[in-house]
Amino acid sequence: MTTDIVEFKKHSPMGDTLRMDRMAHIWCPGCGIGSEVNAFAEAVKRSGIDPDKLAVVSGIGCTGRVAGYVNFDSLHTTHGRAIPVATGLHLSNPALKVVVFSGEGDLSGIGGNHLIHAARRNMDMVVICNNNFTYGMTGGQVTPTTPNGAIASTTPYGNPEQPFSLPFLVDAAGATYVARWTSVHVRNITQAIEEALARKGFSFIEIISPCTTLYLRRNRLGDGVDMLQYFQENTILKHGCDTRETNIDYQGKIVIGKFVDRNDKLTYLEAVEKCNAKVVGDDYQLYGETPPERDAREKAEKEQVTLRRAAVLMAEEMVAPAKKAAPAKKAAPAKKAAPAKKAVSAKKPVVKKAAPKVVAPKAVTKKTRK
Ligand SMILES: Cc1ncc(C[n+]2csc(CCOP(=O)(O)OP(=O)(O)O)c2C)c(N)n1
Ligand code: SF4
Ligand SMILES: [Mg+2]
Repeated sequence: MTTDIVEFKKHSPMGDTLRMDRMAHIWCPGCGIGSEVNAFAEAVKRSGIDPDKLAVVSGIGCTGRVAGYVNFDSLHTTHGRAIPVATGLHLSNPALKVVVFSGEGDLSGIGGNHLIHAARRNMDMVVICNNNFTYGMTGGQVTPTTPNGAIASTTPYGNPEQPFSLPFLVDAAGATYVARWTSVHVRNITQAIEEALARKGFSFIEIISPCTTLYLRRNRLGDGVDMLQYFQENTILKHGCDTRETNIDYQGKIVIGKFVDRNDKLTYLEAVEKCNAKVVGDDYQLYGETPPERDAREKAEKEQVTLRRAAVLMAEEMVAPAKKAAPAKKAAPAKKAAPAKKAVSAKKPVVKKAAPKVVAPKAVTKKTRK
């Protein structure tokens, strides 16, 4: 068994993007962070970005552990300080693509000030925020996004506060790309991260994924499977939606989609360059390059990324027919393996029995919109 695991880790298809030597990870069964990390790894692969030019920064928390599992240069920083560290990385080496991957408590609670100013400055970075409605790692306290009325360890009679809508917050602060998905929307997350990696400026992707262990259990909302089912039935796709309409009520509908994608604003470094070039004139150099030199280098880098991306997509297409053929071959053993499948489905009624918890008496009352 141990040898099997060692062999699996050695030959895992995720070995290029995830640190298989660090597996098994710490996340609970049913927690959405694992799917999000997988989607992120897939997006990086498909984006064509040179992994050596990518840096991942996390704060502290369950989501903050992401930095330790990715096979890229990464920094696990202090609580609430992922964005300033990422800003420093970006400013010291603008050729790096900097991604912040952290929890909503980290980014909008203790780190909230950094979040709004990075958005205001249109700082060139991608921020992926796992919003699990709680401080997961420290035992399930209320956070700035816990829905009103929800129970947390610090709000045993229900949260009396009104939460932030993070898309609205960062949009109002000046972010130029804002999207929200849930952990069931893995393909959309991958696509959103790919888009964000390909653009300049401050990109913010919120992923709703309530903490199964502390938020769902404490609010009697079932388990991870119930959560996915809830997302399928209660999300409303609204691309371009006014972010003022993206509030999340307790057990209410969740608006998802790409809300903001604009390129009418200079990034922080472009603004600095423009301002200084006006004073210094044509000789002005930022990071040892004149603006035309910088443009030429960026154009060449973009071409390389496009080529690498095309190669990845072509390789995927070549694998696809083989994969399509595979199920035909596997069809026979699958039938033989039917008892095993039954064993799994035999568990389903247990899960379904838990489903009514989603509409537990407290949950359904006036706050549940149908
Ligand atoms: C300065 C500081 N304050 C508080 C903590 C304790 N702490 C560690 S993780 C955490 C909560 C993290 O919550 P969130 O960012 O939402 O991440 P999650 O665990 O939910 O993924 C807190 C309060 C800390 N490590 N450092
Ligand atoms: S405590 Fe919550 S957020 Fe943390 S790993 Fe477990 S389910 Fe995920
Ligand atoms: Mg959290």
